[in-house]
Amino acid sequence: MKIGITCYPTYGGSGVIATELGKALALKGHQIHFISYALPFRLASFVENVVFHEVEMSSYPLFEFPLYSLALASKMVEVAEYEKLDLLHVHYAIPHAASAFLAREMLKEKTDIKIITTLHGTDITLVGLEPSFLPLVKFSIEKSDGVTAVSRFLKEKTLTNYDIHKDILVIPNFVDTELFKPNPDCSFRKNIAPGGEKILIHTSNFRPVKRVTDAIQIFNIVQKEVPSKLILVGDGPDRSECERLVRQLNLIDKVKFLGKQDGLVEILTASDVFLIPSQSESFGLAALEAMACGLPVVSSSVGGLPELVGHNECGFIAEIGDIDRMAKYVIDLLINEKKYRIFSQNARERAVKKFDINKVVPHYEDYYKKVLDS
Ligand code: GMT
Repeated sequence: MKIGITCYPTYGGSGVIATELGKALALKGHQIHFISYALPFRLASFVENVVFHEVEMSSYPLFEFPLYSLALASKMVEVAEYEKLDLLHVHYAIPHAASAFLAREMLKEKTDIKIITTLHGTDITLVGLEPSFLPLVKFSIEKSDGVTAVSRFLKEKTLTNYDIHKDILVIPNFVDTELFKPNPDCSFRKNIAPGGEKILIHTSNFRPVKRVTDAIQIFNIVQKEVPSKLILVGDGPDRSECERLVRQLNLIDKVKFLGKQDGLVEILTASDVFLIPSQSESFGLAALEAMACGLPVVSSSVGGLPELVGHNECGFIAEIGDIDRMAKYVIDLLINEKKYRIFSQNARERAVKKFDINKVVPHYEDYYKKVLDS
């Protein structure tokens, strides 16, 4: 198949899933065309059957706001015509699904291109609900030829919040479990915890929805009971507040901010427990990557996290903001070696059995075929 993929190219789960999906499909012989304003960050090296098309933006004094959605639609038309695309698969509804709709309308006389929209999270649960976007999100979902959501939670939210009467297929996030796998000899561990301390880890884009300060508060309780360190990976608007909290709690020597990092596998495999206390999380790709590396997860009980984590099996879930309970769960795991080992194995097994890239990508392929045949 010849597939156009549009996503946000910067750091973020939807961009990771879109790019890894494109690469996996290209490996299977499909022709993949990424259409976006920048090269997706996971596409740094050459991949056979993958082409990148940059959406160029021109500025003009009359345009006070950049007209990206329109430039994207024009680029989609150009690529679809020139490369004879079968379908456009857009990730994150705003504005990609609307641009794809426009492109399909423009191409109507010439070709019957199909649109598949994958809903990822805040496009539905947060931004999409704003009055300035809601009608457009509803419209572009209804007009897509196929819609997928990354969890049952997100599917239900979409159907009820937007009053949509359309079939939405749930295809979960996935991970390459050959890449994300435990490594007991990881040298980075000694660097972070030279005294043999346990290591807690959180990775995110440091937006309010991630409640990174909760991760720090949880750690503050844990480190009083178990010698431990906290690694924070990522960057974003809440980072300064987090650094302030760490100073205020006198934890500077025990909390390490690593900023944005590419070598996530090495950092994860050096760690013991993954924290994800989010306010909202439609799936939780970061937690899945940690599970694949054998890390039990302690999370809030929101969104798609209960579908992923498996309470009391691969980790624990607690109410949003229940820092004490989450800390208790972490301590329980860290002081019970046998329990920890079982949870760690369960986490890895669940990632391999249910969310491995080779198991999930065929669901997208089958769905493409179904939509193209309809
Ligand atoms: O919705 C967002 O906040 C952005 C999006 C992204 O681009 O990172 O994240 C969402 O998509 C991921 C991939 O499907 C999911 O694993 C994340 O749970 C989801 N984030 C939220 O729901 C907050």
